[in-house]
This record gives sequence, C-alpha cells and structure tokens, in this order.
Amino acid sequence: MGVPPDEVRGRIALRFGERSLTYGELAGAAGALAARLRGAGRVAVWAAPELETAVAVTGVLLAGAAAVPLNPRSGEKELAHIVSDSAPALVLAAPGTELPGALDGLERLDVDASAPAAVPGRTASAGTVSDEDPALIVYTSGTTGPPKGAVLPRRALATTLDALADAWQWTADDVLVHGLPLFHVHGLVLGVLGPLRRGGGVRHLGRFSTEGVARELNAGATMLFGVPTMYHRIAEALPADPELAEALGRARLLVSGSAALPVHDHERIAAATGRRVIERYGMTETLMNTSVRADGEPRAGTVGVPLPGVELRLVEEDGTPITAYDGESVGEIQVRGPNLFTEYLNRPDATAAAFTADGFFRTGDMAVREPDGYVRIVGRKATDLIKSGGYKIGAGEIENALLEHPGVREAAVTGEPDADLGERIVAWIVPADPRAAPGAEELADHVARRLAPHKRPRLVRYLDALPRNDMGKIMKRALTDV
Ligand code: MCA
Ligand code: AMP
Repeated sequence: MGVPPDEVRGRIALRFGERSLTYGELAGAAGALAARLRGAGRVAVWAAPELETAVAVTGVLLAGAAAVPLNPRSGEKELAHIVSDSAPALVLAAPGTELPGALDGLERLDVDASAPAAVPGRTASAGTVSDEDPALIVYTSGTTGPPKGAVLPRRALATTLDALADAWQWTADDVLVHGLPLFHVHGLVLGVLGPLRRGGGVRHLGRFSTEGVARELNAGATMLFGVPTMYHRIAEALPADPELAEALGRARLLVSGSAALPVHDHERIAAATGRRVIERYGMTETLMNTSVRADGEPRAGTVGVPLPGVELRLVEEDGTPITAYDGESVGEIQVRGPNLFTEYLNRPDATAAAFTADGFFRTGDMAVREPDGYVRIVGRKATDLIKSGGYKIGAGEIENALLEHPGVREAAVTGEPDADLGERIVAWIVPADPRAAPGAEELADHVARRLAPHKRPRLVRYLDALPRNDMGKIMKRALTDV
C-alpha cells in the first residue's frame, strides 16, 4: 500500500463497530507507525478484533517488516512458545490493552489509529524489500508438538488475493462483512488485507452474530466471509428471521471456508434466501488453492477449481499422480505455486517433510476430481488433526497439556462429529486417582488457560485404561467406537 490516489482517500477502508478509517486516514496512521518500525524485522501484533490490529498489520507491511499475529486468548504456554520461537523485536497493541506476563520481556508500542497523515517526505516506504521477504508468520497446529510458524512471503499474499479477485470478480466496489478472528489467514489475509488490496471496504463485527451480518448486508455490504459454523448458525436462524433472509438474498457473494460446509446447510440457506454459498479451499501454508468461481456453477460439497497460478494434483499413497477426473479416485491433494509459504520458522525438518522433491506441498487433504475439474474434499490423512469451528487443532498438543494436570495419568484426544462446530474435541482420560478424578470443567479450563479456549475439550470421558495395541500404541479408532 502506498499513498492512495485522491479519488480513494475519502473512501472508508476499515470499519470496526462505531470506528472507521478512510484510506487517507489509514495511510496516515499506518505510515506513522511504519516510520517507527523500519528495520524492525519481526513484529508481534496483539490481534484483537479491533481497528488497531488492522492498522498495525498494515504498518508492519508498509515498513517491510513481518507481522506475527497473536491470538489475544492464547494461554501462557502457547504464547510463551510463539514469542520464544519468533523472537519479535516488539509487540504492537491498542492503547490501554492489558498484555499478559508472557510478553513482559518485549518492548511495547501502542498503535495510534488516529495518527495524522505523515508529512510529505516522511512517508515510510518499504525501501529495498523483496517479494520473497516474509510478510506474516502465522502459527498453525500440527498433529503433535507445539504450533509451527508458517512464514508467508509478500508475494504469496499478493498472489492469492489477486487470484481471488479474478475468481470472485472482487473489486473496489465490494464491501466485506466478517466476524472472524484476526490471527489466522482467513480473517486477516482474506478478510482485511483482501479488501485493502482491492481498494474496497471491510466492516468487522467484533464478534460474529447473525444480527450483525443482517445489519451490514442490509446496509450496503456486498460480501460475507465465514467458517461453516457461522453459516450453520445462519441456517438455523433463517426460518425465524426474515431480515436475515433478505440480507443474504442481497449479497453479491457468500463465501465459506476453513472447513467443509455440510450440504444440508448449503441447501437450507439456498432455499431460504435464493443465494448459494460458494466454498474456497485453503491452508495457512498455501493460502488459497481452489474456489468455486463467481461466474461458475455453485456446487454444494465441492471447493471448485484451482485458482489461477495454482498447480494442483492428486496423488496415490506412493506419490503416483492420479490422472482420472472421475469423481471416484481418491488421492492426497498436493499444490505448487506462488501462493505457497517459504518455510516453517526454525523447523527445517518439518519444512523438508512438507514438500515433495519436485516442490509440491503435501496438504494431507484427501479429494476426488469431478469430470469438469471441480475438487471434492472427502477427508484428511491425519486423524490426529481436528477442525473445530474452522480452527485446526492438533490432538497431541491437547494431550500434552492434559498430561500436565496432576490428576491425569493418561490422556487421548479425538474429534467427534458436531452439527455446530463440525467436530468437537473429546478428551479420554485415565485419572491418576479414580476416586478423585478432575472434573470436565476443570480440565477444559486447564487447557484453555495453557493453550487457548478454542482448544478446550467440549466433552471428557473417563476410562480405567486406554485401549492399546501390542506395541503399546493408543488405538484411537477404538475410542471413537466406544
Ligand atoms: C469458554 N470460553 C472460555 C472457556 N470456555 N474461556 C476460557 N476458559 C474456558 N474454559 C470463552 C471463549 O473464549 C469465548 O469467549 C466464549 O467462551 C465462547 O467460546 P467458544 O465456545 O469457543 O466459541 P464459539 O461460539 O463456539 O465459537 C464459534 C466461532 C469460532 C465463532 C465460529 O469457532 C470462530 O471464530 N472460528 C473461526 C476460526 C477461524 O477463523 N479459522 C481460520 C483458520 P467470548 O464469548 O468472549 O468470545 S483456517 C485458515 O485460515 C485457512 C487458511 C482457511 O482455509 O481459511
Ligand atoms: P489451517 O491449517 O487452519 O489453515 O486449515 C487448513 C485446512 O482447512 C485444510 O487443510 C483443509 O483440511 C481445511 N479446509 C479449508 N477450507 C476448506 C473447505 N472449503 N472445505 C473443506 N476443508 C477445508
């Protein structure tokens, strides 16, 4: 983002609740911040759902530095890991924000969202920044161990947003409404940087509600981005809410992603509003890979076709590419293109394992391709990855946290189908003392405090012993069948 031309300076770029910034004001606030950040390297951003987060990330990018968005609900263990792994130069937060002890060692800079436009000549420019330089480091869970920092270069952000503009006919006339968190790709890259790159607007709801969606779509917003849980809640609310139905009926584009939207919810929304939700498929490491196009056929249960510039193939277990477009042959999705991340920070082992010899990224998602090229995701390779509310959560990470509770002798974590969340986290516990087993709420609080509230078990089941095979390995399939 440079200095906006006169015709866009007065246009609203960002709106969070009652507060908004025009492009001119954003250029001023982000420019002033960038002038203080030049040469900063990595900068942590306290990514609360508020105006300052958007200004902070814009300022970091303008300075040519890399932003590390922090979940403001992260627990102490998770936060300590992210800060020690990414070693940011400082942390940006809205004035008045109380930061947790895990950030004590970091210099803090308050974001002034109303800083006046920089004086000519003092406008920060990214200088000699290259497209390959990191723009964001986004932490994402794996099956085991703590989250890994996916390093996203500037070109990946630009490429993915321009590919989506092509697929969605996304322009400066669009105004997006969303209520997604700002510490993941969906809410931050697509939801904030997307509208800014197009010169359009974004209205953030602070937190998702069907009332907020209805209000904004009825007041000029043109697009809605959400995770399936949000569309599920919309589908549930529609029968009793004609205003919501009218609002969705007006939208130019309703987009769902981060997990599969069940066909039942697709159909309920289409029946009540006359509009079809389209799905796009992405990943923190790859940004967006496929989408149903705005000018294409919306087909429930599919994630559309590869985006411009994305090479997508399905492979057998042994790596042999599947050539069939038959809607039946299942293979792992592998992708290659300028939308990909460069590495996991400080994890050359994990980075090497994630790519094939010819540079494709192994997504771990299993899919088929229909005769016309539409991709249909049918599952994922790792059973130890849970998608709950659109968040990816590693079973191992929660098991480790549970085992740190003195009342827990053994723990296993699985995902179970859940109509609202897609999957819910279930903890299977062997208590240290069966007569004094820790309660479900206590264990949920323990995980929420150490990791994050969305990683807490929604259900706890108690056992005398975990089912194990002859090798002593926990048989998780036996657990889900109990
Ligand atoms: C509950 N809470 C607790 C506890 N229990 N806090 C501390 N300790 C506890 N034991 C709090 C929560 O923090 C929250 O606070 C409130 O209670 C409700 O929590 P929860 O039940 O988790 O919320 P929910 O209503 O179930 O959330 C549903 C949701 C959410 C809004 C859909 O799951 C969500 O925002 N999902 C979006 C995930 C996402 O953006 N994924 C993108 C990553 P409070 O009430 O104050 O909030 S995937 C990605 O980026 C890729 C690239 C892609 O393809 O998109
Ligand atoms: P994350 O690692 O949190 O970025 O989540 C990426 C994962 O979300 C992908 O590997 C998929 O499993 C899943 N995902 C994203 N979009 C979709 C979609 N539209 N349908 C099904 N799964 C999706």
